[in-house]
Amino acid sequence: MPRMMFNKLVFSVALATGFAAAAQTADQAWLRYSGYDGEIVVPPSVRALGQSALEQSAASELQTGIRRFANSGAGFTASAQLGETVIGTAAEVQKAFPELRVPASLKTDEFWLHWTIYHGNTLAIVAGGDDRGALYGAFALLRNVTDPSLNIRSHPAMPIRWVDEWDNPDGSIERGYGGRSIFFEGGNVRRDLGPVAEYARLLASIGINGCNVNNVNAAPQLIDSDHIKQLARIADSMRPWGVHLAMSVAIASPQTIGGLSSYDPLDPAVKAWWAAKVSEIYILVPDFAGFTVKADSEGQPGPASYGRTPADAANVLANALEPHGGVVLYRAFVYNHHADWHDLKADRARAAYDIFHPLDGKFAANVIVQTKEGPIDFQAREPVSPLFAGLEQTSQAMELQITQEYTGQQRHLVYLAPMWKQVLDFDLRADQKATPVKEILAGKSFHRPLGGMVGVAGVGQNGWLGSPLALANLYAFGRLAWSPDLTPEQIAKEWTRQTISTDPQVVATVDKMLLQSWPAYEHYTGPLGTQTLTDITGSHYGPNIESSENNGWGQWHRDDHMGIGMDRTVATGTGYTGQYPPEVAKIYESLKTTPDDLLLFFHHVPYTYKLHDGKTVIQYIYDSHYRGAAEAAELGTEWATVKGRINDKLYQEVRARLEYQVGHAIVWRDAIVQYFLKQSGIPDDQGHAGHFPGRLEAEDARLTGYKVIDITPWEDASGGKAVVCGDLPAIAFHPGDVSPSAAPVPISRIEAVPHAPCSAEWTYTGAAGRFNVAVQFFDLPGGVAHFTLNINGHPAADWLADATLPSRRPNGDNSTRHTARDVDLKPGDVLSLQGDPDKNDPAALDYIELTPAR
Ligand code: GCV
Repeated sequence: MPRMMFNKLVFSVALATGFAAAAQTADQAWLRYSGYDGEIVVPPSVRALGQSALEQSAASELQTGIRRFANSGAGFTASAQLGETVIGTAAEVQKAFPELRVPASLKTDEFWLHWTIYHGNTLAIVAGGDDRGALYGAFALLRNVTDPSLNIRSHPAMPIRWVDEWDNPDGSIERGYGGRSIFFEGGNVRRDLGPVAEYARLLASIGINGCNVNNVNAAPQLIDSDHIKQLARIADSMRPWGVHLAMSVAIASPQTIGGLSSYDPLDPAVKAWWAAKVSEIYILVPDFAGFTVKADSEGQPGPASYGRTPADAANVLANALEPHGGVVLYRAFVYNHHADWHDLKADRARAAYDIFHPLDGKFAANVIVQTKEGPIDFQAREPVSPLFAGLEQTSQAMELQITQEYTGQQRHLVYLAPMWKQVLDFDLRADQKATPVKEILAGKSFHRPLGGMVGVAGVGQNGWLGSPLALANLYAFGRLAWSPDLTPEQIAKEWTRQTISTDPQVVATVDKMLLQSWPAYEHYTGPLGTQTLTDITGSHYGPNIESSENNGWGQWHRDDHMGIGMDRTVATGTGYTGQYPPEVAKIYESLKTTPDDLLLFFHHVPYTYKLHDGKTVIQYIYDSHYRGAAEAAELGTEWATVKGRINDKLYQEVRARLEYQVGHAIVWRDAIVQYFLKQSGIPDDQGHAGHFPGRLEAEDARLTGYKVIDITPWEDASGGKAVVCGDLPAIAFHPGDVSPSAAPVPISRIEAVPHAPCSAEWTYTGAAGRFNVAVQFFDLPGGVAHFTLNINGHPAADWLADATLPSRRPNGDNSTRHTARDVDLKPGDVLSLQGDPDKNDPAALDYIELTPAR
């Protein structure tokens, strides 16, 4: 098939594949060591005082980093050239330099960076409370190579700083958007663990000390004797960087792989089985960090099968791990996913507190209850989980999602640090005292020995997270776990300078974009605390408002013709607000004091309800989605200003991604706005909703071969309809039938339907002028359709529908656009769009839209 290639092809391939690189290294993230501004004060002569692997890693990292800075043109100060950089534990440094006053009280993982003249020689000292502290210090020094007054002492705010990977033994990654697993393939640990060592290096640079490598929906066989040996290789690869292996385990393992008749945690045989299994692990992995447990959740077996509690289950594992120094991260993500939608008192948000609060004080000392930041599931905005204030005698960790499951799946730029920061700073007012979440996690508020943060990362072989700018989230997670007092602005700046450029204009632009991105996403997906109005039973990506309702998953927002929102008050609703300490409960209980951005999470209100500024809820919904889409467009405009100032490959890749995002934000905007216009029947006083100047619908065109279909959900297409060339592929399930965790049907199982090209034709009737012609089409997987836009029979643009987008059916997951710019049109001109289907991609088309070219 002849295919004309416009530059779009390059970009859409980039969108599908991300960074292509020969060997996967940490340098492809932020450890590039090429940006500097000023002279380097760190002496290039580097010496480790001790022999430990961590100190050797620290020394080699410093040597590599300093050499790279020098190779990229950085100069050294005269004293740096003559001096020495010395790395060691505080004790080693003190012994080597007896007259130096090294702080004696450095704790585990803490470091001290100090620049001094010692006996006439320049010394840059990196001293650690232990060798891992020294390693962290080396990375900190590399972030500060031009700081002439170096004197930094820093320790992590919390002991548990882990990433969780939801990798499956077959190499797939649940909710991963960065390619295949770096850990597993074909049921086993991968032979090449080079990327794992590089990942550990990346993690060490931001102070992460644990990595749980397998899905919390745990494959039991991963702890059989054969796999433990394999997993020991992963631990070996990460150890030189101070990152300890952790694993998710299935509570039913004693039965499924142990051959026992039960997995009842109180059964002595089950206890003995876990104790033996843990001992077996520690023989091969002596620094094993511990287990993460998902039980009685989304179909995972758990202690409830035997009438036992999460504490019963957690303690059995904890007792087995305790002699070896391991911990249990028991997830509070336990809820009934068959809740009764008709029951106005039912509320998934209540579940974690209802189940875990009564167990406070019953967990063993090495159990940490791991709670997602909000009570539902990583939505674009949720209130802070009340459970953080409800466990005063239990160590706690907060689980955040670095992988952007509900926040644009790395195709959308969404910098999450501002969201996380709001959560960390949120003062729950437990016992009428200041108890910000960050202090609870640090163990300060309730005097707990353990605690921390766990980030679900989902890194893969494709540029780690599949998208260059998404790496800012991984970076931010580590930095906040180390120091929750950092601001999102500071972190963005650090990351941009290391990753993209130190050019002040670039730094200012990229940081501005990062900081704008989460509010923009919230504005065009689900404002006022409605949660992300996405397809919650399927992809978790595009818009699908009703998918939240009428089912047991409990992500309800309860919209009808009159109003919207979940009444979670004590007075008239589910009583969820009563789970917060009284001062916070009082704020959320009242409509007047609930902040607008969480209004619909806590209250059911009529569409005409007035927000604090007097605007009605329905008008806010319309305005917010238009505003969000415009903000997405601004991201693209801002990025254009860094062209020529940064690496061009990076520039082009991000440009293509942002162009996609701008189009998908319009899909979101139109879906939500047309849905609520119909649902409420209330017109938009700004005149946007329901009015699309310049839009020509495919279903209104003169069609050859194309046939009109209804799109499901209807709001995902303009006017609810689209045209397809040939038949839609048969699919093996209805999206509403699958659980959020279900794997998609493999494309190979879907039958292809060949068809000749089709066309849609419109006659232009407006005034003569120059236009941009946006073609809104559905890019389905399992085929690469080809589109050609002709004006009066002459090709004006052509492109391939070759991006990788979710869903087998045309809907908001895969609705996307191609814009042909600067097209001259006069009355009577014929615009024709030819769609050439390919296998399972029927070249489906929604509309074209003409906007005057500037
Ligand atoms: C690993 C959500 C996700 C699931 C995930 C689950 C969890 O439901 O969609 O993929 O399962 O959360 O956190 O356990």
